Amino acid sequence: MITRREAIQKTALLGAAAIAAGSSVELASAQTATASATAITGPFRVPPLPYAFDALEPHIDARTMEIHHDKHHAAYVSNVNKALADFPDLAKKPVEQLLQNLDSLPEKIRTSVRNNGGGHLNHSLFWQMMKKNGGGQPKGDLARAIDQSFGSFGQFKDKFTEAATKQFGSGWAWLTLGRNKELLVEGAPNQDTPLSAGRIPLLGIDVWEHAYYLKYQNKRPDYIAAFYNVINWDFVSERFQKSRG
Ligand code: MN3
Repeated sequence: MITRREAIQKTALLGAAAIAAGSSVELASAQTATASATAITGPFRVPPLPYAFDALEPHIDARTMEIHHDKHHAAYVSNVNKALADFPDLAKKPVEQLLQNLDSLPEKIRTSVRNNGGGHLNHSLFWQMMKKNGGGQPKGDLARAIDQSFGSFGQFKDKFTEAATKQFGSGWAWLTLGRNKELLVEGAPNQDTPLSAGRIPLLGIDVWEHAYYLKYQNKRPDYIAAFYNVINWDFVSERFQKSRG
């Protein structure tokens, strides 16, 4: 289990790495993200973005990334920390563990952990699932598993696009690893994570309007099409390898 101090050190390290790797523009963005992240009290922290706000332009605009990370993600973290304030033993657990055992949580905080803890986990993954100059197709074992499960990368893409497009209202579409190590595409409402149903999220797209409205307005399909240009398949592949065991 990661202690609070280790988590802070890890966050600091990630921030330092992002700053070391970045230009002066990226440096300013990374510092802003870090400053925002450190303003929150409680067990959880907003991890710094692993790239500058404008790194995903023109596919996802800088202003959306800034508000999404610094305001929306920060709010989920602040709210889950508030919910856990009276439950110090639960506050020590990783958010994944809380979300995998929602039924065992006190009823008083169950919904808040589901929504806000879920929001924290989903967004922490989402930032890493994208990168500058991302896109293309997965390689190696994940590519083969996608072919086996869906027929081809194109057929996977159609299925994932459909799940993201048809998710009614706010939610996510996910590529997950099921209990029998099978690949699945699924939609999920709100901030529900597949982890709560025993499946491991490998790739996700946030289809809440806050993820795309500034640039794409009501054109969710255009945002979904653009998302394929920023996917960090190396990160997704690594999760697949680790999760498959
Ligand atoms: Mn979001």
